[in-house]
Amino acid sequence: MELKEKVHAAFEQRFGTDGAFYASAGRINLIGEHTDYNGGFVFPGAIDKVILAEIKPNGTDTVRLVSVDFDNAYCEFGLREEDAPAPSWARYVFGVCREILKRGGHVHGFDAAFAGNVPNGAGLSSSAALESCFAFALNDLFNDNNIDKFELAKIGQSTEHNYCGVNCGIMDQFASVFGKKGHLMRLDCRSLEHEYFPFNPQGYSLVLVDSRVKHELADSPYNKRRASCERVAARLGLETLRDATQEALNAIKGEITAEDYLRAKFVIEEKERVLAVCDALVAGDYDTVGRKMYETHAGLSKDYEVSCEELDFLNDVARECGVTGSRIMGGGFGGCTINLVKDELRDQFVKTAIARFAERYGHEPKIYDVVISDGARAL
Ligand code: GAF
Repeated sequence: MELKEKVHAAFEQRFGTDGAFYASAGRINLIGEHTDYNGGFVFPGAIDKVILAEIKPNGTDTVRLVSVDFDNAYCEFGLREEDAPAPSWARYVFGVCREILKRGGHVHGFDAAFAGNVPNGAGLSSSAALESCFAFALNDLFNDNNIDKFELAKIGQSTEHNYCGVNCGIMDQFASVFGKKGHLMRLDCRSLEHEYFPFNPQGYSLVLVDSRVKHELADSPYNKRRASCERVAARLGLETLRDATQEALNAIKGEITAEDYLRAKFVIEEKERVLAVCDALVAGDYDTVGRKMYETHAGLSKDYEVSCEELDFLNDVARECGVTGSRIMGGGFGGCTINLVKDELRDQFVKTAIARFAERYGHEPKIYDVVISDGARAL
């Protein structure tokens, strides 16, 4: 069944009526990882995998929610801070409601069912898709679309910070809200200035190889990476690492931990790589784009330490297959590699990656071809 029909069947069964449909997208990021919360640049695009919701105001102050993908799990909650629901999937929606209210916007009770085809834990940001879908919908249903798109993205980001325990940057929610078919976006995460770049690499494809592993570490490694960067920025007298240089970092090397030094070194290098990749893309220089992707992988693996054995293995296989560029994508600790592959090598690469990974780890990775698509929208 199509996603929309599936959602509607659940909505009708639970609420016996029809609502309005909204969707928002997962994202890829060509380059610029862990730079967003450092005020740096990122280069994402929305993809053709979405979270889709059917929603209808219900005239009360209670939200009634069905998660179709969780066996039609049901949850209801009020809209006050103390009404936070227990299931984590419902907290994303609760957080979006609360963040709109905190900003002086309007939210009243509504009924909703939602489902998605953004793979969970693959680093494609299904959570940002969920937040953006509801932020966009509640703006339309209760706020006459008066909340601008920047604020919609920030509402999703604040939801992660305040209701989900992840101190993320703005990249995922921005890409999910602002995504445009056929275009990547170079986003300056400090000013939120952004530029759309047509993305249609002649003779190349983007292929995601999903390791289907997720190494959830108990002590919140993502937040720890961010804390390292903030410590170094503070030590340099800067608000973020955006303006840090390798020289300035070297000058304080003896005063910070070896670990913090490596984290900051990666961020300083990655900032420059994003700009270099944008220029290379405009010039049609895919070899440079690819080389930078490999450099990012090495930095994420050795200096930022957010890779894992399985992703390093996939990166090695890509290199052996002659793939132009390959790297871990997203926050890390599992999920996907993103690969820039010459069209004539694509099938052989996919076949080899599946076979070699399965032989080594006992399960096949999943392959997704990337289609750059629109972000949040009413259907
Ligand atoms: C996750 C976060 F949500 C983003 O903000 C970003 O930091 C990314 O990891 C790493 O680039 O997706």
